[in-house]
Amino acid sequence: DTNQMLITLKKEMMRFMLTYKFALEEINTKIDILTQEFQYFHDYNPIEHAKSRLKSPESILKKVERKGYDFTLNSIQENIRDIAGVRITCSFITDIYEIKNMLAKQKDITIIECKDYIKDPKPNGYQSMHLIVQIPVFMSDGEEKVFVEIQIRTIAMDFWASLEHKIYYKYDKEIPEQMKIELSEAAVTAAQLDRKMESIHLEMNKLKELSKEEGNPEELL
Ligand code: 0O2
Repeated sequence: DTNQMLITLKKEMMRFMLTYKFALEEINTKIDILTQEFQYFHDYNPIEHAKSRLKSPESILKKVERKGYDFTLNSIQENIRDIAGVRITCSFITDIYEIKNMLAKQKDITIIECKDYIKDPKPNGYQSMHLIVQIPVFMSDGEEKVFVEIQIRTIAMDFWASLEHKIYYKYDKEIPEQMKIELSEAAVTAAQLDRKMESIHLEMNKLKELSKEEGNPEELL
C-alpha cells in the first residue's frame, strides 16, 4: 500500500544520501592521513586546510531540473557528480599537482575527470583544479561506487573565488560590467602573487639544500 511504498522510498533516499556521507568520510580520512604524515616526516605541509560539504536534497533536485535530467535515483547518481564535495586549499601551485598525484596513486580512487582551470582559467578569471573521482563504499548489502568532486586551489585562488561567488549571488548572477573587469584584473593579480610566492618558496628550498650540504642545517633558516 501507499504507506509501505513511502517507507521503502524513504529508506532508499536515506541509503542514497548515506553513501555520499560515507564517501566524504573516506576522502576526509585520506586527506587527514596525508596531512599528518607530512607533519611528521616533511618540513612543511602542502595542505593548508580542507573543507567538505554534502549537497542538500533541495539543491540536488534544483540541479536535476536545471540540467533536464530524469528524477530517478539512478539518473541522479550518474549525472550529479558533486553531491559530495571537498575543497582543499594549499599554499603553492606545485602543491596542487602534488596532491592530485598523491590521490591518483591511491588504489581505491579512480579519477574520472580532471578540469585544470589553472592551465586554462575560465573567461571570468576563475582558477582551480577540479577532479571528479570515484571511490568504493562498502555497505552491508554490497559495494557502491560513489562520485566525489575534489577542488584543489591555492589560498589566493580561494580568496578570489569566494569573493566572486558572493558578488555573483549578491547581483543575482548579473555582475555589473565594471565589476567584471575589476574581478578579472584581481584574478591576474592573484595569479601573479601565486607565481611570486612559488618562486620565493623555491629560492628558500634551494638555500635550505645548500645549507644542508654544507652540514649546517639550522644556520641559514
Ligand atoms: P557551489 O555553490 O559552489 O556548489 P556543473 O557542476 O556540471 O554544474 P561545470 O561547469 O561542469 O558545472 O562544473 P565545474 O566547472 O567543475 O564547476 C563546479 C563548481 O566549481 C561550482 O559549483 C563552484 O563551486 C566552482 N566554480 C566553477 N566556476 C566558478 C566560478 O566562475 N566562480 C566561482 N566562485 N566558483 C566556480 P556550483 O555547483 O556551481 O556552486
